[in-house]
Amino acid sequence: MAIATMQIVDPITGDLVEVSGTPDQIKALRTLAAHVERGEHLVVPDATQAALDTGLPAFDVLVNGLQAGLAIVGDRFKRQAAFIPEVLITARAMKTGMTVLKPLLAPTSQKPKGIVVLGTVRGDLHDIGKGIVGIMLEGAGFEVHDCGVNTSPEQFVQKILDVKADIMGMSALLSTTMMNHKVTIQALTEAGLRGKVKVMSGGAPVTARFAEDIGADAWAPDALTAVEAAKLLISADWGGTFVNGGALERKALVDTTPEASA
Ligand code: B1M
Repeated sequence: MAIATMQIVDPITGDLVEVSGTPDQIKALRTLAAHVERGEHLVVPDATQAALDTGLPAFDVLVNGLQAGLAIVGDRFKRQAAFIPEVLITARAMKTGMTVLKPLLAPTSQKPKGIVVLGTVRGDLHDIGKGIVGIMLEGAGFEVHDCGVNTSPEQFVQKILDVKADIMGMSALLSTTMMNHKVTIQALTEAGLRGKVKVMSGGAPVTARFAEDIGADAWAPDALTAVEAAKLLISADWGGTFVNGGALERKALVDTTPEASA
């Protein structure tokens, strides 16, 4: 079978990474990434479906199509060759594609493995990565309560009390807001909940070292390892030592091909 390749910008490292597939798959991914890059939100759902129709698993369409398009504009933003409006338009386009993928990434038949309260911390409005982490956790059987963006420590604590959460998951994309992970953990401790609720910290500027230093129980560099870290945190095997998601295997969710969920 003929194999084609394309290069994408890794959204986490910014490095160029090679992706391979059949010529049809690579063509569909290129088309999808280009629509996202141009912010063409009206055609992104159809282009997402077209990529799935080539037999690609939903997670590959997410990372190598939708995220790849966003990463191109993210890279321009970093070099000041694109500005906030372009980034917002691209983010909107990516989100319309996520609506097609979400049912495939989050099968509802599994029993909840645990309850997670998720949010982007106070002062921070980035929600794309946090949203993907939430979808992946749901796909793995967790019950996820997403507090949204700009979540105050008090909102985290209240939601944790309301839903009796097992895990608090915090996201931050700004080096100025990541310190609010620490402030939120302090609020959890002051509410007398720290012993009962495990804490996971993540987002592009957050490192394992930072997460461990502020007293989190786990850190994950991406959504797949976030799922593995969450599973470990609620398992009887977890002995209380810090979970470095970077050292965990990135396991794909069950089988997310369109045929599997039909
Ligand atoms: Co913003 N922005 N932004 N932005 N933005 C960044 C983050 C930036 C790196 C761009 C740059 O300069 N290179 C930079 C931050 C620099 C820094 O602090 N180190 C930046 C800046 C400066 C800003 C503003 C301050 C710009 C301004 O106003 N002058 C402003 C801040 C607004 C605010 O929050 N108060 C701002 C605004 C925006 C938009 C609103 C325009 C838009 C957000 C739209 C939205 O989210 N709805 C936006 C975007 C889109 C970006 C970039 C381009 C892309 C972020 C993204 O969605 N990545 C970003 C540049 C970049 O990253 N290349 C940038 C894709 C996403 C899938 O990855 O979020 O990392 P990520 O999530 C991953 C992992 O990190 C991990 O798993 C996810 C999936 O694999 N993960 C977790 C995330 N959360 C986790 C939680 C976990 C575990 C893992 O456990 C609970």
